[in-house]
Amino acid sequence: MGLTIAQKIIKAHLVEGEMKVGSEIALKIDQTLTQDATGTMAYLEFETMGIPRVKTELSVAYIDHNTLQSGFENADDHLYIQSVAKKYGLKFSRPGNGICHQVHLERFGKPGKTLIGSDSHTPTGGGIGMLAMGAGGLDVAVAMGGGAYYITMPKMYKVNLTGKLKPYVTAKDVSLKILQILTVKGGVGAIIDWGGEGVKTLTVPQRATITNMGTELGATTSIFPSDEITYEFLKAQGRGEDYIPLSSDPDAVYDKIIDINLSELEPMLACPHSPDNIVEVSQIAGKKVNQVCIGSCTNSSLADMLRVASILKGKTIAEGVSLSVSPGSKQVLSMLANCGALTDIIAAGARVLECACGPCIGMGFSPNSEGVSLRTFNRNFEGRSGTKNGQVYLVSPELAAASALTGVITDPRTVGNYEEIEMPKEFLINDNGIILPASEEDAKNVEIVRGPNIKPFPTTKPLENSISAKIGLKVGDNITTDHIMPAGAKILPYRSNIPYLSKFCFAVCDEGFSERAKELKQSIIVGGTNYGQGSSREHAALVPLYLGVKVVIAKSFARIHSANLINAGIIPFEFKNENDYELVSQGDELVISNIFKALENGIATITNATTNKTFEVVYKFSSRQIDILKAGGLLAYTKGE
Ligand code: MIC
Ligand code: SF4
Repeated sequence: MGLTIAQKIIKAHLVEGEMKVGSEIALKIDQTLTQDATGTMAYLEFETMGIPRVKTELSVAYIDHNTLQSGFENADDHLYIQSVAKKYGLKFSRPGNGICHQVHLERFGKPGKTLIGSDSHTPTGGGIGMLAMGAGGLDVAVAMGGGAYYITMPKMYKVNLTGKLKPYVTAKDVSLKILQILTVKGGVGAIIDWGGEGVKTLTVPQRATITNMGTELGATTSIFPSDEITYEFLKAQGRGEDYIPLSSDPDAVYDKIIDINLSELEPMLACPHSPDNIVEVSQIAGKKVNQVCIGSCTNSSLADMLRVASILKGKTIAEGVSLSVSPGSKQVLSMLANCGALTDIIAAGARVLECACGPCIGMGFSPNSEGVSLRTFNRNFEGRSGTKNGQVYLVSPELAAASALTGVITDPRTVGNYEEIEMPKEFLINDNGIILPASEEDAKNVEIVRGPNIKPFPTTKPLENSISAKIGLKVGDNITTDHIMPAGAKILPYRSNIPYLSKFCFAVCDEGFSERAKELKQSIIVGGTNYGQGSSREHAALVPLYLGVKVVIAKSFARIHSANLINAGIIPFEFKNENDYELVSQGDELVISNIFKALENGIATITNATTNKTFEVVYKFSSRQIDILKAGGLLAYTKGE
């Protein structure tokens, strides 16, 4: 039986387990990346492991999220990460060098390698044929120390592409199409393998847009073949030697096959507040727009920016619109400047922001009250923009630029002649935004810089065999990590200060939760389907842990979040019968006895002491996960090993 690309890479990196769908496997990790908002915590965790030097082929620490320095906190964290990188053997991408996924694709990604990153959009690397996955910071720390990365062996889905995109229809529209087909939970437990003749019509940055947004499907990762187009990209980045060809075998077996004819796609938008709330532009054209934001790890490549510049050239943005443009990297920005396209963007009235995540994570540029904001980003969760009632639509750079000119949602095909944008034969290479680590000898003298913002971790205790606790919060379906632990300019600077962060836990859903949880001392959260979708932030587990949450019972979980809960020592359980969700209310007292046995059997009977009803919950824990939970989390488990 033939193998898919992902299965081939898994096979070559398998250190434990069997490649049987649903069973736990351990993978050797070649590369890691972190960004600053999750990195500080990941490096604090790495430090507690007492390993003198990272053991991966390459580890890079990026600064791209917390770049708004309205106080000492972010600047202190940057210095902390920079000093850790110097001492422990990591490359450090300084602020201004670009968004982690864009820079990694340009300068470091290699087909056939494994990469994990403490950011859920790490699958961007799948655009170049890497097996690239988002993970919690602690899992990244373990991988840096040479430990394996554990995942559940995924199913394989194939998207079979035919045809060719029409002018002004883009890779973003392909992402929105697959979200329309599969929804935000349709990729859970699967790897999406993009194949078919249509693949040959897509450049590496286009492929990377698609694998980037595969995260919004809940997929473990997404991957494209590594072919002559990959080679051309790597060669243009001066890295032709990193190329290896990779493709799925013709007789590879898939659990699902989806056909998309690129020629039939139309420009699309994801409406508030979910990336799978899709409409075609014709259904919504003419709606007034207040703000347009172009950039993010999804759509900030040179080609995206050149296309935007060509639409804006010689024109002026509409009076009622505020337009931001954040190029993805220093390479993109420099090349835009050199060819004059940057001048076209500035001349049209754009506010050019630094090469960073910026508005995507609410770091500035929040929309006005109830403002309609068109964004080329990947997430439009409620409140994420920093304006609770902001109306965020996800769109392609072309649709964004066209709408910025008219002030209403506009079909980009109405802007006029389409100019082909050629991929450059050579990118501008200047890696001086990457600071190299100290030699092993010099590393001994490097002092770690620790500002006052860094507070100790919440402590964990070994698991007890029975839990009796009240339901502190009951929420519905598709709860995101942005609900559990919001981000944004006001909160993100405190990512290494769990007690401070805890004040904002679930504030989008229920402002009283944090105080209530503290009063309860220990509590249980109940959720619906796809609980914890979105970000990889382990803070969405560490903060509930700090607040005394012992168990989360949901209809189903998103992959990275359930791993983060286990790493934090919080038990994820799923309702055996989804309707039992109705049997529990906020405030009910639940009793779970014989937990150790329940973990081993993968099933527990819970008594609702308030209503005197019982119901069953399930979860397939591996023996490693059971030991982690019993120890009180992965750090305690690793120390006790
Ligand atoms: C996001 O896009 O939500 C983030 C911010 O990049 C997160 C990471 C974080 O919360 O720091 C992600 O996607 O994992
Ligand atoms: Fe940054 Fe936004 Fe990408 Fe997250 S999704 S890495 S915040 S640009």
